[in-house]
Amino acid sequence: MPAKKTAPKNKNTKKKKKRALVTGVTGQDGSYLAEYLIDLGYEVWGLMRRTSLEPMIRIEKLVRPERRLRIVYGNLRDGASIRQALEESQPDEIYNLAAQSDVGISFKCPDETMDINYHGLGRLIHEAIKVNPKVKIYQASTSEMFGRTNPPQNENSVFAPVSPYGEAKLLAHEDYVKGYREKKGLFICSGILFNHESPRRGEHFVTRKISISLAKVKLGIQESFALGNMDAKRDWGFAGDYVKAMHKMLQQKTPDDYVISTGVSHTVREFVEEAAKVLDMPISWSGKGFDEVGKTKDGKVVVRIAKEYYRPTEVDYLLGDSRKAAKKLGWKPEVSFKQLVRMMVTADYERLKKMKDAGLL
Ligand code: NAP
Ligand code: G4F
Repeated sequence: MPAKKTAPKNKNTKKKKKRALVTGVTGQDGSYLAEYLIDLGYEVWGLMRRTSLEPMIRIEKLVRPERRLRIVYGNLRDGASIRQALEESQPDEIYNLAAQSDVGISFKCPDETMDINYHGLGRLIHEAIKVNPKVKIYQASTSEMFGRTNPPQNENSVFAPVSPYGEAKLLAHEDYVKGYREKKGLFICSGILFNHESPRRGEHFVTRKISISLAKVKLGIQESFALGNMDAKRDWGFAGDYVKAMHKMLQQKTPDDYVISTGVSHTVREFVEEAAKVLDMPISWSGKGFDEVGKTKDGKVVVRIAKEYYRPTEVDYLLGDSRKAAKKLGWKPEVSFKQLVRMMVTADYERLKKMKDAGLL
């Protein structure tokens, strides 16, 4: 076979790095995505809102500093700040991950949730297309938009949100993602992501709360902890896998929406059981309703139920069908439920043990 001819390389023409702006870079997904894009050769800009904490303190724990993340300040509640951030970063791709992302808190702060999660996307788009009309945008949509729709949920399922968080995300999806794609021809995609977790997960989300609390119980730092609805079912995947799907969506010829999930669902109770097994501290249940408790083999109560952690309305059962993403993006999850639980529990146990050994706890 004749040797393949390759075009001569011109040493003087250096390919321009693609620029990405990641909003929500201090969050779980933002940190994994920024690392992933930097490894792919992108120039990555992270949008951060101003707080009294030094920026490097908020970023260093998440993104290895040698990976050269560039920081711009901006708040999704403030159009002028977004404009300045966009003018400075000049992105080819924008990943909008910033949000008030706590469903429980959204019942307490519905206006703030709507302002960030819905109007925030509007502000971002309006400023972005002034700076680069051809910009590609990823919007962090959510399985919470399905609400009580029967599982398995996919791109054709009915949206029926039951929380202010879900409602705000659905409005953003319908008005700005679908609406602007159809009416203005914008390249904008919704990733309808099911729950995804990691050792970087916010400490108030149930998986991380469980991994931290059980590690503390095992180390003798805490006696017990309380949870809300343990019958809720979630399709939990690993955040590190899910950010790869976000990038893939923006590399397609045409913009579209994709469900990203594992296709396996577990109850909160099962998460507790699996996490306790990792710590070699199996848990058995007794009692019903608010009187249910989880005990260790020696009869010590370590899990209780507290009304305060129940929500006014609940999404009972999420189970995703991401066959479209598998077919069109070639995406599939790599970390299983058991591997995810082990990863989270081990990370928290080791971190807390070090602190305890150093006399800090
Ligand atoms: P997260 O850890 O809670 O991160 C949220 C980020 O948004 C933080 O960096 C936060 O910054 C930033 N933020 C909040 N309000 C802001 C504002 N007004 N202006 C600018 N930045 C603001 O969330 P995550 O788990 O990484 O999720 C990322 C995105 O995916 C969110 O939009 C979430 O709703 C969506 N999502 C998540 C999941 C999941 O299971 N993780 C599933 C589906 C969809 P501070 O550090 O300043 O607070
Ligand atoms: O960990 P959660 O707070 O996650 P939730 O509500 O499913 O929301 C997460 O996933 C969404 C995707 O579906 C994202 F869009 C959203 O941003 C966020 O990342 O709660 C999971 C389940 C719920 O049913 C909740 O009622 O756990 C139940 N739960 C029981 N006890 C608890 C607790 N949740 C929390 N946070 N704390 C508890 O003590």
